[in-house]
Amino acid sequence: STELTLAAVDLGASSGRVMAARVGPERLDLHEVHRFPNRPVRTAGTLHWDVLALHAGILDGLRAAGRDLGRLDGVGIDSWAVDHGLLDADGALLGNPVHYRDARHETAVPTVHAVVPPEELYRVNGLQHLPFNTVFQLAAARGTAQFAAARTALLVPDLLAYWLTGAVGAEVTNASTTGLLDATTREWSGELVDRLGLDRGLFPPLRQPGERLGELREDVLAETGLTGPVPVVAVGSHDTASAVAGVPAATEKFAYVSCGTWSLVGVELEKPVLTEAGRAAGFTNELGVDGTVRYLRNVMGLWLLQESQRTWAAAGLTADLPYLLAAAARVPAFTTLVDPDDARFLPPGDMPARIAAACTESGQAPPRSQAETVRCIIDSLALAYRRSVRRAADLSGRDVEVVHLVGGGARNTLLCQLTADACGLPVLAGPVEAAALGNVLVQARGLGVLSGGLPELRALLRRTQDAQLYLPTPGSASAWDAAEERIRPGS
Ligand code: ADP
Ligand code: LRH
Repeated sequence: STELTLAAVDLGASSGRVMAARVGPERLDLHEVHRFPNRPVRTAGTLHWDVLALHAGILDGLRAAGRDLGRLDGVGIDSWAVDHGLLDADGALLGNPVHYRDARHETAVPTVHAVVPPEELYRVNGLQHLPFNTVFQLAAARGTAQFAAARTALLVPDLLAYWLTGAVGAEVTNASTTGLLDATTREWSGELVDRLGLDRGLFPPLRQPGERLGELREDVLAETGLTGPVPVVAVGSHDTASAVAGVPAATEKFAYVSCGTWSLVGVELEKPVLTEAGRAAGFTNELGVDGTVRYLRNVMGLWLLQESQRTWAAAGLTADLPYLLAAAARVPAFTTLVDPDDARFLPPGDMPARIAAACTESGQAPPRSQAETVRCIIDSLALAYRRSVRRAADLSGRDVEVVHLVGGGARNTLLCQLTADACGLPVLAGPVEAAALGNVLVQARGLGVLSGGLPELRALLRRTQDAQLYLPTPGSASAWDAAEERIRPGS
């Protein structure tokens, strides 16, 4: 047949969703069949992911997809990066995966850097230093009884695919976020693994996006009411890799902002850039679909807004997003600015209070209302996007003529317009579900109904998905130049 019915499981830090798609050479229809909250749980002082709830959400979603569409020809899974579960010798999960926002990971940073200094680590793995990169998480776990019993480490989408199929492997785009993959050879760095005193056997063989990794197990078919065989296809299992594949770019000269809980801001390259200047500027070389490199920076993202909303709701204040954004749009621009990447914003907590403290410390009067706090967040994010887009272009030599903003943030019209103004470039906003679209495109090609490379897949996106154009407001440039002078990140 020339069309397939596919399910994309896309797990973000704030919610998980199962999307169903009909895909063929001239068709790409995607709709949501199930969405469920992804709520971290703190037990005995450690922040965890509720991975069984995620598995249950996936089963509910597959059941709903089967009911809606009658059958499934393929399933692909992507999720946030770096976090993992440990399996014992029987293949049983040892404890719940620890959340990347848990404070324990960073305690191991000095331990790792004492063995492999940061400059050297970057020359091998090309990763932006984030205190929760898997390499630090594993170092923090070493010495525990749980770690001693571990025989296999599986990143979250690989763990969930294992539960669906029984097949063990490490999809390469997400493996590139561990810090243990060699950015040049694109293989596990056995040398790094040895030097850090880890067991090479923990890391399963790599698999590439598009490979068929297994089939839904009999018990999964029974629970979901699906008729087998249903292949599970490896996709860009790092959600950001799928989202970048899902950018409807018409040229190479684009930057992207994958805008959800995090904002991942950068360009797509053929080869990594492993320079010291790039390391100092916080740029990462993560792997993308089809051997591409995602040269990007993690900007703290809409997390700042999500946590502010959570804080306000707990205090009985309004947390309604359309209301807050409309109020923020009426606040004068640049009333206050913060560096969104300030490490104080990483852990869960009272974000409005932290923003106020950051303003006070930098000599600014803190926001006086919810609207001013939201405006501070949006202005500060747009400024961080500008800085990251320009730095990515400078450091990589890639020309940028347009910024594609995808993910839930594409619904935020204020943020989209301010991003166009800040960058001085046209912004094309959407699709909101770029990650799920990238996921199904790679599945469809792997299963043989689409062909070509990323340009052909993106052409199908342009023919079938809407994007909203935002042009820079004439005369806005000098105000952003001045704003940039006010905030010095990285202090
Ligand atoms: P993740 O995949 O990290 O869970 P999403 O891509 O789903 O994140 O994006 C979630 C974010 O999208 C929310 O935190 C919110 O700020 C933004 N968003 C969602 N819907 C809207 C909306 N209607 N208006 C403005 N912003 C929205
Ligand atoms: C976005 C994301 C990002 C990672 C972070 C942990 O969901 O995958 O690319 O850095 O989560």
